[in-house]
Amino acid sequence: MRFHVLTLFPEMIDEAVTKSITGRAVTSGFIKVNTVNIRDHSACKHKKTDDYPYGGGAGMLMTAQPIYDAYMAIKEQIGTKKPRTIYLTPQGKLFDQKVATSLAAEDDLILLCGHYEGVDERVIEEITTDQISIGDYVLTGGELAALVVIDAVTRLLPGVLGNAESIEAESLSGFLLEQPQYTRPRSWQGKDVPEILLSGDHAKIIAWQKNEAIKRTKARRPDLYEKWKNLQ
Ligand code: 6GU
Repeated sequence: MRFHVLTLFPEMIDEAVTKSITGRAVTSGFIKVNTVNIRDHSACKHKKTDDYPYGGGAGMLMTAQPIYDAYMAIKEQIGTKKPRTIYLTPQGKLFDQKVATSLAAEDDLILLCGHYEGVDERVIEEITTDQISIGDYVLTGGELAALVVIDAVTRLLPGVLGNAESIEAESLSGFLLEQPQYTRPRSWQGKDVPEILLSGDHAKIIAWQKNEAIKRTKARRPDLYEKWKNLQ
């Protein structure tokens, strides 16, 4: 899968994706992250990418021209008529595991990161197919949100996670949070690992873990607990 990221801060993306599991996914060829500096597509001699908003108001807006030209260059390169193009914005649809799964089915994803006070509405209308928010808080730019999307989508791609890191065993697809987990030492700061986990009784351990996951979900995320209960 190829991610094409339109941004004014390409280093933010390039640096982050070389780490951890996304880094491994890049080097093993499961994903390619193509960052495109919007500024490189500015037609003006000062390479300006922003301007004052019509109607007044605080701050600057990103202008349509450099974004559109950067988008057209990518579109030409990938040869897709209407590539899935996502604008990262707090006004978008809330990103969740279901949205991640739907994005993981694409061959190419274009991610547009806004900055300043926003982006000229006309270019958003012209090029984007989706608008995504990663939560109800305001970031200074879309780059961290784009990285969240890249991370969540990459780990869903076949082959990216090893067996040990398997997606299946994981909670959020089934709406349950994960149970508490423990590793050595057996006793730390006077706290012991729950006896059952040392029992060797696999069936009992699985039942305990499931019950802990249910208890934790009910206490911390009653909204997810209700969804889970309705599926039982
Ligand atoms: Cl996608 N972008 C920005 N700038 N802020 C956000 C966001 C996105 N999601 C939540 N806050």
